[in-house]
This record gives sequence, structure tokens and C-alpha cells, in this order.
Amino acid sequence: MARFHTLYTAIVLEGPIERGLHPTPLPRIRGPLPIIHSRLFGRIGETQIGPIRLGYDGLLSVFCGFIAIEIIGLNMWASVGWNPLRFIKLLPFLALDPPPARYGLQIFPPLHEGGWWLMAGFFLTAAIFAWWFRLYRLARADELGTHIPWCFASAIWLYLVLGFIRPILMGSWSEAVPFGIVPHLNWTATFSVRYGNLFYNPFHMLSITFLYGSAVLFGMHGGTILAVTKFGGDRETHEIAHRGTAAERASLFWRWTMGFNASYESIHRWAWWFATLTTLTGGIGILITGTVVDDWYLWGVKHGFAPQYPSIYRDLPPEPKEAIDVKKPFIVVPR
Ligand code: 07D
Repeated sequence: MARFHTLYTAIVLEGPIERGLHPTPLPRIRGPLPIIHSRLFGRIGETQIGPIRLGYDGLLSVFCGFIAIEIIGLNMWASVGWNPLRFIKLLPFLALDPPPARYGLQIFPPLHEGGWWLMAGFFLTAAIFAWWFRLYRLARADELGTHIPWCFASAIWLYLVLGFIRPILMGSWSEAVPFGIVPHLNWTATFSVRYGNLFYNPFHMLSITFLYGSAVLFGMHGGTILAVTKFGGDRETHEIAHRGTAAERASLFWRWTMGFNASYESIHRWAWWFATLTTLTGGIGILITGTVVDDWYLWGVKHGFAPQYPSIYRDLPPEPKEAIDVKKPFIVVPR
């Protein structure tokens, strides 16, 4: 009997090469790689590598992605005077920045002042869109639901808000995220500070909830299925409609633990929604930052969930109790 219910034993199946459902390849272009078996890959997934169905959209995606990476990489290399050693050493810190604020939303700023950034962004976005179409088409070709492309669409939403939609609403490409490993992290931290601490943004809170929730659900679900495989629980989709002892034991475990349990089907809906909502709520949070709300800390104070700290500058005069009506002439009446 298969013993893959332990913590560390992985089952590696090896058999004849599977060519898939369709004898005639649906996407026209098949990848150039041969179909092989690899025990090493079997340790983390299936042993079979290939065939990869690239398709014209896949080819377009790889092509555009390559151009984007070239533009980003060559600009970074140029920024260290084409010195290969400095390029490798400083790579985590190198950046390709968006145009400075004075260029607003100009489509053709000088190349060395954000023009290259715009071009890289264009090709990266084209690559991501082509990849989305490819996912959709491959799902259809396999007669699957389109759940995966729609979940990916949610991530693309956040990507577009960060680099395209919000900058347009703010009237300047300079609002967008730079390319670069540390630089994009610096942008993130600066963005938070600039808008009064993103922790007070309720959509950032929601996004974190779904992100952490995804990790918890993944742990619970992966753990549960592995734990009941010895009762046939690995026949996961079968157990959705035909509950066997594995499904019953797994359900019982969670009912004992928390008084309630997801079903074999609904746990996957939980997972899909948590993942999708992470970036969906995230995108909303970024979209309204700077456009609708200028300072999340003050917003939190106003809505009664952020503490208002007493002023530490004791020598300043206290705030006036009532606002001074500037329209009324200020007349000093002598006594
Ligand atoms: C970005 C979706 C787009 C990606 C796509 C893939 C390529 C590949 C490859 C060129 C990830 C495109 C593919 C580009 C190209 C090559 C080789 C998904 C993306 C389409 N935060 N925070 C989030 C936490 C703080 C800040 C989300 C935690 C501080 C900003 C998430 C903490 C500050 C933004 C999250 C914390 C701050 C976020 C991201 C703790 C300052 C966002 C979700 C414990 C550091 C983003 C609403 C995600 C967002 C975001 C978590 C703290 C700033 C939930 C846990 C207070 C500016 N933060 N954060 O899945 O959505 O991203 O905010 O401290 O923009 Mg945060």
C-alpha cells in the first residue's frame, strides 16, 4: 500500500510517457524540448517533463518578456558603466526608474529619463496579457473551468493599479513602481510613509488577512489530505461526491477541533477566494491611496480606530477650540 501519509515520504510514479488528451496538438506550436523522465523532478512533482505547448500567444509572451528583461537589465548594466563585476555585485540595488514628475503622463519622455521604463513596462504588460490568454486558451483546450486564469487576472489587476491605473489617476508616471529588487521595496516603504502608514488602510488589512489566510488554509488542507491518504483521501475529487472513510475522518477531525468543517469541495473554493481576494482587495487599497485618501493614519484617527497621540511639543500653543471664521472681520473692541 502506498505509504505517503507520513511527513517525509514522497511517492514517485514512473510510467510510460503521457501525451495528453489530444492526439492532435491544439496549440500549434509545441516547445522545442524533448519529453523526458527525471527522478529528480519526481521528488517535487511528476517525473515527466514536457511537452510544453507554447502556442502563438506563448511565443509572444516569452518574446515580450525577453525584451522587457533585456531593457531592464541593459539599463542597469549601463548605470554601472558596463562593468560586469559591479553589475553582479550591485544587481540587487540597481534600478530602472519611471520618468520624473515633471514629465507627467508624457508617452515619449527622453529615454534616459524614464523612456526606457515606459518601454519595459509596455513589453512586460504585453507579456503578462499574452500569458493570461495562453492560460485561458489552454484551460479551454483541456475542457477545464477557467478558475486559474481568473485568479491570475486578480493579480494582474493589482499589477495594473500599481504601474498604470493609479499613475494615470494621479497624472504622472512618476507615481509608478521602479524596476529593481531593492528599489521596488524602497518604493513600497516610501509609499507607505508618504500616505500616513499603509497599516491603517483597511484594504491593506483585508489583503493581509487573505494572504495570511491563504497560508493557513493551504497548511490545513495540504496537511489534512496527506493525513488521510492512507484511507484513500488522496482520491480527493472523488470524495467530493462519494464520501468515503477518508472524507468522514477528515471532517470529523476538523469538527472536533473547531466545531465546523469545510467540505472536500468547498475547501478549494476557500483557497481560490482567499488567493483571489488578496490582490483584488490590495488593488482597491492602492487605487484609493492618494486619489481618495491622503493620509491613512489621520483617516484612522477620524474613524476612531487609530489612537490620537498627545502632542509632544509642549511649547506650542494649544489648538484653538473653535475654528476662526476668516470671513468675519477681526475687530478688537477696546474696553
Ligand atoms: C504584486 C500582483 C502583481 C503580480 C503579477 C505578476 C512579473 C514577473 C519577471 C521581469 C504580490 C507579474 C509578473 C512582474 C516579471 C521578470 C523576471 C502580488 C502582486 C501580475 N504588508 N504593502 C501588500 C504585508 C507593509 C505596501 C500585499 C504584510 C508596510 C504597499 C500584502 C506586512 C508597508 C503595498 C501585503 C506589510 C507596506 C503593499 C501584497 C507586515 C511598507 C502594495 C499582496 C506584516 C513596507 C500591496 C494594498 C500580494 C497591496 C501590498 C502584506 C507591511 C506597503 C497583503 C504581511 C506597512 C505599498 N502588503 N506594507 O499578493 O496590495 O502581492 O497593498 O508588515 O501595493 Mg504591505
